[in-house]
This record gives sequence, structure tokens and C-alpha cells, in this order.
Amino acid sequence: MGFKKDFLWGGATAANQYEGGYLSGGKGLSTLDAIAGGSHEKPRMITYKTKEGKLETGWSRGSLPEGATGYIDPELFYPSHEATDFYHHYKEDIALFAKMGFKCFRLSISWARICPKGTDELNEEGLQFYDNVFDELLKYGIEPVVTMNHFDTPMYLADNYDGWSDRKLIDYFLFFAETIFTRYKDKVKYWMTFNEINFLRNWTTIGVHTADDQHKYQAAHHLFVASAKTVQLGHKINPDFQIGMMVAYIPSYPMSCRPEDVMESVSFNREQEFYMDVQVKGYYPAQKLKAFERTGVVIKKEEGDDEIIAAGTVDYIGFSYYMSTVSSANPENVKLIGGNQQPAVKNPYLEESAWGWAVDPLGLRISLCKLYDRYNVPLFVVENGFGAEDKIEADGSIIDDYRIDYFKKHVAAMKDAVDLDGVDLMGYTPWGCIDLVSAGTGEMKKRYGFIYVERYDDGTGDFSRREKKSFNWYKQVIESNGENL
Ligand code: P53
Repeated sequence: MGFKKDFLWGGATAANQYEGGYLSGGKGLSTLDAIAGGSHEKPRMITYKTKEGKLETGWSRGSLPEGATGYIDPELFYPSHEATDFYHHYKEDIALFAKMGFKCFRLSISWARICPKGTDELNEEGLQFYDNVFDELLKYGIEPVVTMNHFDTPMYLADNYDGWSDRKLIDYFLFFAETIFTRYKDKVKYWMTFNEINFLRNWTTIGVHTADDQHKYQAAHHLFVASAKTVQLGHKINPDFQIGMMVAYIPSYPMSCRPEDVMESVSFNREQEFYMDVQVKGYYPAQKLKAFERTGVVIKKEEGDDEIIAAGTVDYIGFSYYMSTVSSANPENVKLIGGNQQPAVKNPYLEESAWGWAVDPLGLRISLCKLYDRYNVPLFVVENGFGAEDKIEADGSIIDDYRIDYFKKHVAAMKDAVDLDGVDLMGYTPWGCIDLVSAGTGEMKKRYGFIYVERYDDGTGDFSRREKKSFNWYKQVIESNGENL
């Protein structure tokens, strides 16, 4: 009973939110480097140069004019540039992870650190950086779990190819994949292709200028082909590789048992299932093909693409789980929330974080059941956590009982899914195990870590690290393999 013996307890991060060193060691620019900070109330903005050379700003989830290129304004603060400086603190941080007893650590490789333009030019210094990181992890027996691409597209590919809407990116990505697979084949066993593939739709994340369905799904097709080829290539390079996909999973409940509400919720869930269907089952589901027909989306495929997708299915599903949502057929129930004005329906049975995310531990068990029943492959909870403002007490301590409470309930829910539902669960890597920049708002204020980093939204802070109360709590959870919560 309980979690398996070799359960992968750890924590998760991403290069653009954690690493910093945005121009150090030969790294090229990535799209995320041109996105300024925002807040719960204020959306993040892209700074760009138009074809005519005018400097403009635009919504980070919107479209850019044709020919616009990413631009960094020296007067502005961009949180990714230094982030929380893993680049210079990796030894110290990994020692802290080891102290918590981590069995694994999830990080992403910055594509532009390996291939500064995203093309076939290599940066040896970047490759060496990750060698150092992996060696440091392995020294403590910590298994690296690598996201090959977490939201950051090399800016050169966005500026010159319109990002992933151009099929050429498949070849460039495969070159990057082959490089890192070959280089790290004896150091890394667990891989994931694209982070939250269902959230990739604009310049910020995949370098496409037009954020509409046609561009989003054409890019998704290229991502699917790239991922499938990557899986096949990886298995050839090292048959022991475990290569997963990664989806942002936000299960939706119907607002009521009224069939119209239920249908609304089916449609919401299907959008996420689409990405898993393609990458786990190996084909486009009928519901999506019909939706394309209805909405006039035409996917340009090349001969052989369907076969590639069928042959390159993933070994496991990695997913992020923070919250559930609600679907309603009545538009008056839908409110726009947050700096990015996401449509949402409030669940009257659940509490929310200060950023409006509904806390729903049972929703995690429900998700594990649904995904395991539907796909029957191992599952890996690669992100989960509670973004909150932390306070340093007069004695220097940080008493984050709210975070401990959140994790306690979510680990218990996973345990039920394993013990009561028979789900094959590989591991658990809470998000932002050390404080890092929020993806949604660009804030430091929205913290997730067991480890506090002195870095603030006005760019101050000396990056010093300290353990929060949750640090020792999580240590004891790992020590007891999830028995002592
Ligand atoms: P932040 C929204 C909803 C669910 C997951 O998010 C999301 C987002 C993006 O805002 O993204 C993942 O930092 C993502 C991470 C991100 C984390 O969730 O907005 O994979 O990069 O930091 C938490 O609070």
C-alpha cells in the first residue's frame, strides 16, 4: 500500500522563470526575455519593434503585427533576465534539494542556451552548464527530469519564421533534441517534450505572430510531429529513456446537472483531452476534426505525418494540476478574472487563492482517475502548488502553514488515487520548489517555494536563500514516502 518504493519525490522549475543569466555564457534571446512583469490586475506586455522600426508594446497573449520583432527596452524590468538566478546558485540550490531528500528534480533546458538562434549553431558553454547541473544532481543521487521546452522559443525563430507556425521548426527542434539526447544520454532518463502543450498559442510561447485558432492548431500540428519524432529518436538513442508529454490539466465540473451545463463541461475537458489523445493514442480525435470543419480551421499536413504521430506516442503523461474549474451554459455566470482576463465560473464549494485559483484536492484524485481510466499509461504530477505572498517574521522565519495545508491535502488525494483507485503514479514534483517568477503575472510576490529567495518585483533583493516552514514538512513527507503528512 502507499506510494511505490521508487516514487519520484522532487520539485519543478523552468529555465525562463528560474535560471536567469539571460545573456550569460553565450545564450541567445528567447521570446520570454521580451515580456515585462505584470500582476494579478495588470497583464504582462511584450515589447517589440514594428517592421517600420517603431517601438511598441502589446498584450503577451495577443497578436503582434506582421514582421514585428522582439525588442528589449533598457529602461524596463524583465523578470526572466535574472529570475532567481539558478545560473549562479545551482550548487547551493541542489544542496538544499538534497537536504529535503529530493529523489528527482524537474528543470527545463533553455533551447536558446544550447542553440542561441534555435538553428543548427551550437553553444558549447550552454551544453557545459547543464552538464554541471546534472553532475551536481547525480552527486546526490537526484534524478534529473528534463522538460525539453518550457514556453521559451528562441527569439530568432519567432522573428524570422513566425515561430511554430512554420514547419521548418520541426527540423530545428529535432536538431536540438538530438544534441541534448546524445550529450546527456547517460545522465538523464526522464524527459518531457513540450510544457503545457495545450497552452501554447501566441508569440510569447511559440513565436507565432497571430494568436488565432488557425495559427494555434497549425503550430500544434508541428509540435505533435516534432514531439513524435523526438520520442522515436530518443528511444533509438537510449531505449531506457522515459519520454512523456505535458499538459495543463484543469478539470471542469458542470455548474449543475442540467444537460446543457454538462455538455459545456464536456467541451471544456475535450480541449485538454485533444492534446493527450494525439500524443498518447496517436491520432486526432473525431471530435476535434469535426470542430475544425465547423470553425474553418484547415491543418496543412505532409504525407506521412499521421504515421509519425501514430509511431511516436509517449511513455507517460506529465501534467500540472493546480485547480479545477466550472462550466456553465449561462453566460451571466461567467466572470473575467485576473490580469489576463480569463473567463471563469466560481465554484461555491471551494476556496480560492489570492490569485483566484480554486483549491480542490479531491479534484486531483478525480483527475488521476479520469486520466488513468482514459489513457492507461503511467501518470506523473509534474506541477502542483499554492502561489501565495509570504512574510518574513521578525526572527527571520517564514511560517507558510497555508502552503503545508494545501500540499497535505493534495498528497493525501494522490495517495487515495494510488491505494483506492489503482492509478500508476510515477512521482510528484511540486511547482516552484524554490521561489521563482510567476509565468502568468511575472511577479515574484506569487511564491510557491519551500525555499524563499530574496528577490522582489522592483528588482531589488540579493538572491539569498532561506528555508520556509514547509521545507521541513516536505522533507518528512519524502522521508516517510508520503506516510507522514
Ligand atoms: P503561475 C495557468 C494555469 C495553470 C498552469 O503558474 C499554468 C498557468 C500559467 O499562468 O502554468 C503552469 O506562475 C506553468 C508554469 C507556471 C505554473 O503553472 O502563473 O507550467 O510555468 O509557473 C504556475 O502562478
